[in-house]
Amino acid sequence: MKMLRLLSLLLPALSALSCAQGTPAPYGALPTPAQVAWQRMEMNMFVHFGPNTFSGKEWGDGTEPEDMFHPTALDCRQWARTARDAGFRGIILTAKHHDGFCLWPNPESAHTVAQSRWRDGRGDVLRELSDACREYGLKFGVYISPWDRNDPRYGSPAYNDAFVKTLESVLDGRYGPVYEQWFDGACGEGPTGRRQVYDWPLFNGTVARLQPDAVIFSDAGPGCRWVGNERGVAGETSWSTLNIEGFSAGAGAPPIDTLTRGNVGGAAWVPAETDVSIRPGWFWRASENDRVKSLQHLLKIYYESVGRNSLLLLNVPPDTCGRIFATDSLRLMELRAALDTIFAEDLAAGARVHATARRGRAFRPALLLDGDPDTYWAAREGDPAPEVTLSFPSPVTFNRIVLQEYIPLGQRIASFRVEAQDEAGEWNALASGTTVGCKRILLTPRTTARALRLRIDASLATPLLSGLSLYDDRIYAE
Ligand code: FUL
Repeated sequence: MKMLRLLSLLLPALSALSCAQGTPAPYGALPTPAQVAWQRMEMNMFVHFGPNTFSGKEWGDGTEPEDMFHPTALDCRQWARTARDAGFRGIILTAKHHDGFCLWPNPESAHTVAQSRWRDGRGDVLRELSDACREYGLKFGVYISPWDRNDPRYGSPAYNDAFVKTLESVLDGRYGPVYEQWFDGACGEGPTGRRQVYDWPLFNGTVARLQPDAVIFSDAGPGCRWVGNERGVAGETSWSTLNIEGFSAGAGAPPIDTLTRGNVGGAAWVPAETDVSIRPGWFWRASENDRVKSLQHLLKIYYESVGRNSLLLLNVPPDTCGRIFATDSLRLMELRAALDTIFAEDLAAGARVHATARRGRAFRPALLLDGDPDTYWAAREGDPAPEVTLSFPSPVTFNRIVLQEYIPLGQRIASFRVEAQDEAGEWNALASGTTVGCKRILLTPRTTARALRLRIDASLATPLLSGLSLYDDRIYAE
């Protein structure tokens, strides 16, 4: 009798250990394949360029003569080469900023490069940049401001239709695929003193119709969201899910702290994009040539954006020649070299991996270490506190822990802890956090460990992790 009771207790546990469970079901809001590809780009370059580059203003008022735009040696290939060498995967250009000036010959506007003397009115920055992006293997994106301080139709329904034609003249394929459409929510007065009531469904629908794979940025998505500040800081808690129903870009946006953190279990997949400039301003000006952010500052931004489940969009504004200024480009090369050094060697490689309960070979814990974001360790369904332990053949010394969730099936982890076993065999708490998402980088004190244990204390659904790696950063000093 006793034996039978023991068996009945043990059997479910034994079968839980040995039986394979199937592929985990998706949970909650899911990214589209384009959003997954977008987030895996990690770092892209923002380029603010236009009449403001020449006037020294941050916001032109729309009265600037077209001839104000006169780059003396425009070289979009230099931008693309710099971006590629810095490790960016794409470039987003301010095709039209709030002053209304179009960097391409927009037939819908009388305030464009075609009305300027630059290249005898035959220049087209979008053409040159999209070609250069293709040449250097980068994706091409555009910022097109709905706020227009030049267009006399601004402030009337006719403007919305004109804006759609403007979008069409960029997105209809003449410049190739556009990976991201950046919509600024700003809605100030136009030349007649009126404000526009933007038709967001019409604008978003136009982008979706012409470039179905473009991720649409705005304060409220739908493709990705503003992170809520321009300092380069994503939330320590950073959900890619957001409730956007009833919200719109600009004044109708969700509250700032919601933009920063997202909504746990939010209804739509709208990950945070962290936009920040390498200089104090968005546009180049000579007076800021000695205020380019330091390497340490850029590393901090990297850890607090890419390392917090966000994409980093770093603005690097070209100068009046039409080239990226030497200080900025050297700083980018320092950043690349630093990141390459920091992340050169994954110290977790070669560890033995053990999880509390297995789910079957296809989801075995060793997949955490294979460097492939599309294979993952899945905990067992119903395991209340899944745990994975890495045992190292010999002690390793590290101060960065990189965790990656398998996001195509939804963002899940809500609370976790990491402990390290020291050389004397003692387990010590090392780090803890809330969300993980596509990539979470934990900065810890430099630690030497025989083993490392990750415990997932709370998760919206069975956790799925595609990566766990360790690095020793000897460059960034917190
Ligand atoms: C803001 C704009 O008003 C700034 O000029 C800049 O373009 C920034 C990226 O977005 O809303």
